[in-house]
Amino acid sequence: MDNKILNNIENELRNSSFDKVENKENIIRHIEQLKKQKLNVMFAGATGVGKSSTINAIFNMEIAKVGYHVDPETAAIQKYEIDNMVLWDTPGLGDNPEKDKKYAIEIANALKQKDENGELLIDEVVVLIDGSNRDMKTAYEVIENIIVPYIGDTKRIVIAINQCDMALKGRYWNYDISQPDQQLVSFLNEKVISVRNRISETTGIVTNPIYYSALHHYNISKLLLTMITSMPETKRFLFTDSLNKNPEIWKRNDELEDYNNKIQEEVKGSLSKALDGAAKGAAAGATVGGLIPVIGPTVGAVVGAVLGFLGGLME
Ligand SMILES: Nc1nc2c(ncn2[C@@H]2O[C@H](COP(=O)(O)OP(=O)(O)OP(=O)(O)O)[C@@H](O)[C@H]2O)c(=O)[nH]1
Ligand SMILES: [Mg+2]
Repeated sequence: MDNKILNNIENELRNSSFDKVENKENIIRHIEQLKKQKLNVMFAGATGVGKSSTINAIFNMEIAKVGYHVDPETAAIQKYEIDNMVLWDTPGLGDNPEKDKKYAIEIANALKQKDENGELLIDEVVVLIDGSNRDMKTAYEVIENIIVPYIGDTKRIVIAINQCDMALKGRYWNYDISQPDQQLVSFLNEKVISVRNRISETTGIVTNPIYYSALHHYNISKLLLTMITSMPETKRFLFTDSLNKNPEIWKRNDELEDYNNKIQEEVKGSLSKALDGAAKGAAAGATVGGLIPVIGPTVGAVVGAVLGFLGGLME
């Protein structure tokens, strides 16, 4: 199997007994269009909160380095392109008021950019908050003064509390198994509530903050699921090809939900919706309904195969 999700779907369609459907080639042409779509995600927060570490944990950065062309002298925001993903790694704020002003303008300008269809370019902003409490003020300033005023749709803000291992200065973090003890879990749950309350008091926006550790690879699947479900539905599957394929990253999460399984379900749902759009585009009046005998099992098999590294997914 090819490792790219849409190539897989295309191959399956080509090889299937799907010929009786006259629109096969036409649908495949529409899939080619889906391949060109981009998902733009920005990471913002205070200096040293872990933006770069988080990007490194979630995504396949070996590929990102290759296509990296931004001159750090002229642009403070670094952009990485990995398959369908465009990652915007913004400089940390809170170090120097002069630089903060310059960076804030750059971030605001990025948030105002439109794509060729006149839609806002940035699909999602992940705002990182320092779980070790060092600089909450900067994080709130970033949210209140830069992100909320300029982001088109506030549903696309993800609040991510990093360095959860350091929330109590390293106490109650179990270094042997890289997970928090119950005392730390209770503390972090209260922190989630206080962060949510603060943001809703000052901006009126209801968020659903989560905590994780980019360094110890804890709750990375939970973070990814939160990011995916804050994206437009038909674009959610576009994450798939760019993910870090090291199973170690995705192993340790709290057990409130089966995040890895839910990621797989989200990708299936999103891909089915996108293919439904492709079928409609291919033939007036056609829907994926007519294709379900072929597409349904194909989507399931392909998603299971390309996301196998998440572990424990295959039924
Ligand atoms: N203990 C702990 N340290 C972390 C975690 N995430 C990142 N760090 C450390 O924090 C430091 C800063 O991390 P970066 O990823 O460079 O942070 P950044 O937000 O990109 O920093 P700037 O780009 O300088 O604003 C590094 O030493 C990381 O190893 C975490 O979850 N736990
Ligand atoms: Mg950085």
